[in-house]
Amino acid sequence: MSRIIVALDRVDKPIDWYKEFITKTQEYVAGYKLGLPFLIRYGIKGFEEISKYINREKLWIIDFKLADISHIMIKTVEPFIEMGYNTFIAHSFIGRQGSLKELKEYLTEKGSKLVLIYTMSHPGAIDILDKTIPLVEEVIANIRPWGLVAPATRPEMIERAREFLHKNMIESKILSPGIGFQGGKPGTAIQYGADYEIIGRLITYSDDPVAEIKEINDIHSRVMRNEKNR
Ligand code: BMP
Repeated sequence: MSRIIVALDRVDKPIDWYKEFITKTQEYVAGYKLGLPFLIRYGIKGFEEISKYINREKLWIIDFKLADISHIMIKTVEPFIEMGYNTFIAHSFIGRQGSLKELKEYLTEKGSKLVLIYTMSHPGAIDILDKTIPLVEEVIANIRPWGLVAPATRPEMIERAREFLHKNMIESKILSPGIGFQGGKPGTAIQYGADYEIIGRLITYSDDPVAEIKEINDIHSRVMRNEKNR
């Protein structure tokens, strides 16, 4: 089982590049993440084109980092659910009532997954997001999302998220960005307790993405073996 989620953020290629990329890589990854750069460059038609490749066993993540009232968030995710995308990322700081509570209920009813931000990978996350963690944890304990985003650039935050989940008997997965171009080494997030590493440019700008993915899968297998032998 692969633990790689590829962030598809390239906007300098025609849509056919994406189709070829997904065809070549899909058997070696856990899923893909598409966000605002893709929307702005290829429009809803681009998402429709990519949706032809969707298979239910993989994570097909829409990452608009939603932060709004429930009505707007539900209207935003609806067309993507109809296309087959199955996982959606939202911020935690917007709170429950009138917002995440209804979004979670809606996604659950549709058989889709909610992923909430624990804290982020950029240095500025220290200024505000890290300081909100106790409050964010309250929201997470209540919403019980399918997954959390925690940064590979500051793996101690992954440990903190893992400990919090364990203590509260919450089964959320941890998805960790920040590998490669942002400084994290492949395998680090898994070692610190993440379930998946979200990796963009290290893979999408590689001359041989399949080889890069296979190499990272090998690193992940080694890390998992070492964890088991501890
Ligand atoms: P890259 O591996 O090229 O740095 O891309 C990272 C991806 O993860 C981007 O799609 C970005 O939006 C996302 N991401 C992040 O980098 N840090 C976060 O804290 C949360 C994210 O979703």
